[in-house]
Amino acid sequence: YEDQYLDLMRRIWTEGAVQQDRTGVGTRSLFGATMRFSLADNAIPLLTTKRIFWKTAAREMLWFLTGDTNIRNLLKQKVRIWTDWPLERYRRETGDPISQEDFEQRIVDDIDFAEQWGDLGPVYGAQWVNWPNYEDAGQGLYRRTEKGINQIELLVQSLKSNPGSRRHIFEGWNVAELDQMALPPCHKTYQFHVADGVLSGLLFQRSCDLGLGFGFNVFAASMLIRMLAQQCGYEPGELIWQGGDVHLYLNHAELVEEQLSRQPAGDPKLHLLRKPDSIFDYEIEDFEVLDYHPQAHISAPVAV
Ligand code: THF
Repeated sequence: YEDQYLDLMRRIWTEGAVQQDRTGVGTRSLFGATMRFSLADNAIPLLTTKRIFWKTAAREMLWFLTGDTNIRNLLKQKVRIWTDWPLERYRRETGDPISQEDFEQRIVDDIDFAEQWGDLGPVYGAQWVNWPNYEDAGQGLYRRTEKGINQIELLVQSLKSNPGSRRHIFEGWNVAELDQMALPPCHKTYQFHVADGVLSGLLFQRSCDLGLGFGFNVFAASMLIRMLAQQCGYEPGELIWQGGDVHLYLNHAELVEEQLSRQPAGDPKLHLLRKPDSIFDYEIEDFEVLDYHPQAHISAPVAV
């Protein structure tokens, strides 16, 4: 399964168009790509040509499902992959050249500071479980209802009660709120499909950092399919991954050259150790990865 990934990486690195991107780093990119990964028999698309810290990706997915958008609860679990965006805003707006470590420590220690500087705006989780809903307040006015729409809860209900539906979708791209988000969603549309008791999922990602983010994104999406299948009583089928702008950052040359020189090996498995009462009750201890013997981690800078 990993050859699909390495082939795309090679193709982008050799044929991709050079783009000046939003971050100023520059990329090689290609528009439109599909990969398919089987999730049958506990198979999980975890890259073996470099170590992926899958627990970090799992903690991030569980954090999305809580609806939280503040990095504080990630940092409490030592998940640092979202720090750069709030940190950059803090430095820009205050002029304080604080180190990443000190900033993270302050977010954890000082709840008021975290509320002011640690929030990413209405990203992922906020839309997934609390999409804004409005009620008629009379005189042509509308006000937000106390609770928004929980797309994940509705998804579980529709998967159970109407498996043949072609509308098993949840969406992060809330057009009206994009400007309040630290970053508009990359993995933006999830669709699910049930056939013969087998649940598959399709993820559309508008923008994909193939060197860094991809390994996290496909693991997390696969884990979510497994959780949904378990909750709804289906067998897991496939993850179909679709990318819009798929790119390699130009400062990831060492990573790309090194990873393309390696051979994939092994078939990692993801085990769910417990069936929680609902899709919202999973904990990190409920997940176990076996047969994962990756080659060494390759570090690379993240473009902010
Ligand atoms: N922006 C960019 N440029 N790339 C991304 O992958 C990305 N994301 C999220 C939002 N914006 C993005 C953030 N997710 C890492 C992993 C995922 C991220 C951000 C950073 C990262 O640095 N991974 C390292 C270290 C992992 C660790 O410390 O645990 C790695 O080697 O994998 C894509 O969703």
